[in-house]
Amino acid sequence: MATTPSPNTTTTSALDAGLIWLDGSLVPHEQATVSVLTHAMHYGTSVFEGIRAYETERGAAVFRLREHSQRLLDSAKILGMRPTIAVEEIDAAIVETIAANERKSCYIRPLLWYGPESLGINPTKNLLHFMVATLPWGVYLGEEAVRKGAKLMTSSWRRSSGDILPTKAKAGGNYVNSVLANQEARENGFDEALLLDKEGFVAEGSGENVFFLKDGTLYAIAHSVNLRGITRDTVIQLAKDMGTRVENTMAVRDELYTADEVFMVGTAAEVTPIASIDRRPIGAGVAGPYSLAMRERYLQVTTGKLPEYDRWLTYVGG
Ligand code: PPE
Repeated sequence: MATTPSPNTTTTSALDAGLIWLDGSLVPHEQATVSVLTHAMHYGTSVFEGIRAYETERGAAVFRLREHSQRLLDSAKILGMRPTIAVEEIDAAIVETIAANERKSCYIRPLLWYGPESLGINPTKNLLHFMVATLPWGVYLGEEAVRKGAKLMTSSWRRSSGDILPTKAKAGGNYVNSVLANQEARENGFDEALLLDKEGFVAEGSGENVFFLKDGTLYAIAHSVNLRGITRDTVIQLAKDMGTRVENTMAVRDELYTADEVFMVGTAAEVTPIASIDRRPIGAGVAGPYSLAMRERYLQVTTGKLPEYDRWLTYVGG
């Protein structure tokens, strides 16, 4: 059942999913199926997480597992779901699924969703299900985007405001916004989309938080509509520990155009340098040195090479 993840996979294949945790047991992915009347499929009523496990000297280790499991439950609460699963049980299911698939490293996708018991918007009769999949997933925007810096496009799709969709929840339905923005960027020859809010303030990428560096200060884009990124939090702590001055800020897009460096962060994207936005070069128009150094540092932390950050790792083998 074990598959060896290729470090170059920019896309995933369900065929690599192996054993999936489904409502309390591990089943082969072909058998982990749901009804076409699944409420979540019709209305986007699911909440999910994206987590990574990295190969370390002590075997696979999950990065900031508890924070992700807790955010999954927070997302469920925002949607008014009533999961009976405890945060410790989510942690345990994730660790067990990684171990069963003998993953050295992987991307982890837990999902809570409403089942097929009743059609119609009101989900009160629908049962809540829980699954965990583990997949090989390499560099999110591709090796080249990391080496040369990714090309960003300001999306014509705006980030939903918090009174339209609950943007702090990683809810399935919210991600139609991200899919549209990412699709538009890719179809126009860019690597990723940058989403603004209705007023033109920078929000985030389709699946990443944004940072920029100007005159030696690192600015972390802060916007109430953004997901409270766990990678963002990690990078802020790493930057401070590296002696960088860090400020949370709102910004308009021209502040990014004129930054010395821009990079995006997320569990899947890790730390991805940005070379250009709307065809305007950022700094020298290449992956910037600070961004690359931060990427390197992040990967050292996640792969257990820096003992002072060991508290963020959950070793699958105990
Ligand atoms: N904003 C959005 C909208 C988002 O989806 C993510 C994660 C982040 C910020 C960064 O959050 P964090 O992972 O906690 O640092 N996006 C996930 C989904 C990517 C996908 O293609 O699916 C992820 O990175 O796992």
